[in-house]
Amino acid sequence: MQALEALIFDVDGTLADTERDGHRLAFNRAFQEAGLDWEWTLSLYGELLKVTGGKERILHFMRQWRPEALERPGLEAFVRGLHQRKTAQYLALLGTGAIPLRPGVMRLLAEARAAGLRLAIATTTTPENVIRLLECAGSPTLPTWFEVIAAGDLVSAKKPAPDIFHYALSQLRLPAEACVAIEDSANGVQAALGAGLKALVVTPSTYTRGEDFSGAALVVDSLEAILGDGPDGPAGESRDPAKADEGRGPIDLARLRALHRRSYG
Ligand code: XBP
Ligand code: MG
Repeated sequence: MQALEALIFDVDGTLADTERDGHRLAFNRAFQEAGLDWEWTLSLYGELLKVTGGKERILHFMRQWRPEALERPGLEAFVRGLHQRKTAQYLALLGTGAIPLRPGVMRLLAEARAAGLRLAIATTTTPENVIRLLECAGSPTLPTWFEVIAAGDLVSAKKPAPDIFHYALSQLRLPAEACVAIEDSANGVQAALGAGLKALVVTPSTYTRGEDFSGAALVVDSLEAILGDGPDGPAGESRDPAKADEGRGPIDLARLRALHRRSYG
């Protein structure tokens, strides 16, 4: 059997819960700065998140809610410029330290690194957002822990297309069977499975709870997978008896290795 050699992390929702109080605010600040009366409310943003990628999301919003704005000359440059403003706003927001890493993320990264596993990122967000998040929410040297940062427009088809995972695997020069992927959304699950990443852990985030994660090997509240006290046992943990070998409690390397064996064994 192929040994486990690398972990591939999604970013938004997985490393940190960035959407509601990060990206969404940054989009709204950019709209304001550009003199637009657009406002992405909490619920509207939930709808818009079905479309991955900020530029793609802005265009989708315009098609649905502001079709008249599609007529403006230089539409592509307009969207690009608006998205650049949004990225600047998002980077500034990250700089305030407002967005922390999710529970267990730093612990697992440190354990994996100490054990000699390779680390990679596969995300639809803009590369500078990834670096800044790692620096500000983690540590100034955290970006260097990742051998591959596959992000944004490196591929033309974003999640749920598998392209960004294919790209990360090709940069790692590893087959999918050598990796565990960690995601938070149905779009991410589809993308990872599409690239053959069957050893897939899902930690749903604010906007993705309740989505369809069929095909994932394990779904847990967070990487800390704290035991719940409900009658059905651990809150949010998969109850599939076939997965009992995964054990309970924090997702550490031992559990990921067991999950990897079960997925490909
Ligand atoms: C999340 C996304 C991104 C962010 C916004 O992707 O869909 O588009 O919402 O980032 P993932 P940009 O969970 O794969 O990291 O505006 O930089 O696209
Ligand atoms: Mg995500």
